[in-house]
Amino acid sequence: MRTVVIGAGKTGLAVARRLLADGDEVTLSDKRAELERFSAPRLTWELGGHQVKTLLAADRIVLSPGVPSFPALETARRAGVAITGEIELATHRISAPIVGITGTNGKSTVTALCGAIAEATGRPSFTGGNLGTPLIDVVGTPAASVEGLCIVELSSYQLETFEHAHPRAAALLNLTPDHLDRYGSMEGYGDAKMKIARNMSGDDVLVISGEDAEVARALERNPVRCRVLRFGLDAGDACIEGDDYVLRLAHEERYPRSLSRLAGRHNDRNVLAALLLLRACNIASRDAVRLGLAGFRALPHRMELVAERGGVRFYDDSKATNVDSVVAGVDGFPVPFTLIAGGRDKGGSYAPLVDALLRGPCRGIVTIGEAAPLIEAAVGERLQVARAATLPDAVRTAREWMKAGEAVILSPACSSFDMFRDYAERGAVFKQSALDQP
Ligand code: UMA
Ligand code: ADP
Repeated sequence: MRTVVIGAGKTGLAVARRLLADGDEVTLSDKRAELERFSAPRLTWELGGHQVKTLLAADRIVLSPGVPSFPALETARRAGVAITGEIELATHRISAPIVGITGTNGKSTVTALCGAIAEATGRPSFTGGNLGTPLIDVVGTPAASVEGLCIVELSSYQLETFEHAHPRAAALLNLTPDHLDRYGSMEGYGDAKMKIARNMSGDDVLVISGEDAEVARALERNPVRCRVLRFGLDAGDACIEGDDYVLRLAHEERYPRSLSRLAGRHNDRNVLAALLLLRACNIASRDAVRLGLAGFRALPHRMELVAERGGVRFYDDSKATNVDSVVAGVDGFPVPFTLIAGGRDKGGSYAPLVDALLRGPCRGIVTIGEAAPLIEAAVGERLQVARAATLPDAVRTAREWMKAGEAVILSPACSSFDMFRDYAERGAVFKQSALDQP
């Protein structure tokens, strides 16, 4: 079999290694002219672009998720060359049940939490996908065997090439505008996400938000043949009652909310989704759920508690790079807080952010970066506002405003590229500045 792998990033390299081990002839094709190469029998490199004649000579093309369509690819498609993706290839080689997680926000958190619970089951397990490790790397390991368990974060890009892949349980957490440059519309984006359930049937479980109108519309356009279970803070097959997470399955199950160390109501939703995913098909026992949940800590830069100084808690939510993710994090925040926001503007409206702050116990906002004037204009006179020249200055000001029992949250609603290399560096600077406070 002659396979052309497009894109020699994490995915392409992992796919090439797997297919070479299987005895395929592989061409690794990348638009970059320069990159680190390895050599192997039956491996050819094509750098500096993807040639139409290379694609037409292939039996199969494996597309990396970050590669949007291009004319030569469409020519090959029309000529009948099969086009597939890494997840599709991987799932044909995996016997373990696969739990797939998609949505606009919260994917990594739910995936990592399910991964922690999977570990607590004692079964060999794999946790990865869009989260970082390509799924195909699990092939040949115990986690891919019938005794194993694979927990996979799936981006809409990865779902585009789903054909026969068949998760046992899957979640569509939410749908808000993102990646519209690739899809052109919310319909196109939602339909790509719904591919997660295209082969699920019978007893398989699709977990969706019962609170998200866009998810409901996507499901209406793409009817499914499996069970659909809904989570929501107040109602659904998984919801919150008093101090418990409650699952309404064949028998009602309760898990104390105090088991979770995750802050923010959005994380309550993430926990509910994870519990439904793993309990509805009995993939994890109740004990494993309790153990995994209790041991799980927020992923770095997702509402992560990074410091406590003089009774003031500092939360790093640097990964919240759009308005929706900030709103989800601060809505219903349990104690008074100061928000630090700003960075490189993404062109949306800050009005929903200000509305969320006014609904809750927000004491003020410290702005940073290029978007500072835009955020200040949206806030007007309705909240205490200060502008800071640097993130450490912002932390100092926010600390001065807050007293013991209260919080400072970095949740920028913007990308970091005006002041930092990436969101991780921004989060690291925040953490250090918090630790430097008296
Ligand atoms: N390339 C081409 N031709 C093109 C475009 C790109 O050859 O037309 C090449 C680039 O030069 C580069 C390679 O393709 O060498 C990159 O491939 P890729 O963008 O598919 O990235 P990978 O390194 O394979 O990483 C991918 C995911 N990246 C994207 O989807 C953009 C990673 O998710 C994922 O962790 C990894 O596979 C393993 O599954 C990252 C991501 O940003 C975290 N995901 C998006 C998100 O979360 O919003 C979807
Ligand atoms: P993803 O992998 O989908 O980007 P993450 O778990 O990395 O999601 O979280 C990214 C950001 O999205 C977090 O910093 C948080 O602000 C926000 N977020 C997390 N979970 C949710 C949710 N269920 N709904 C809305 N926003 C969320």
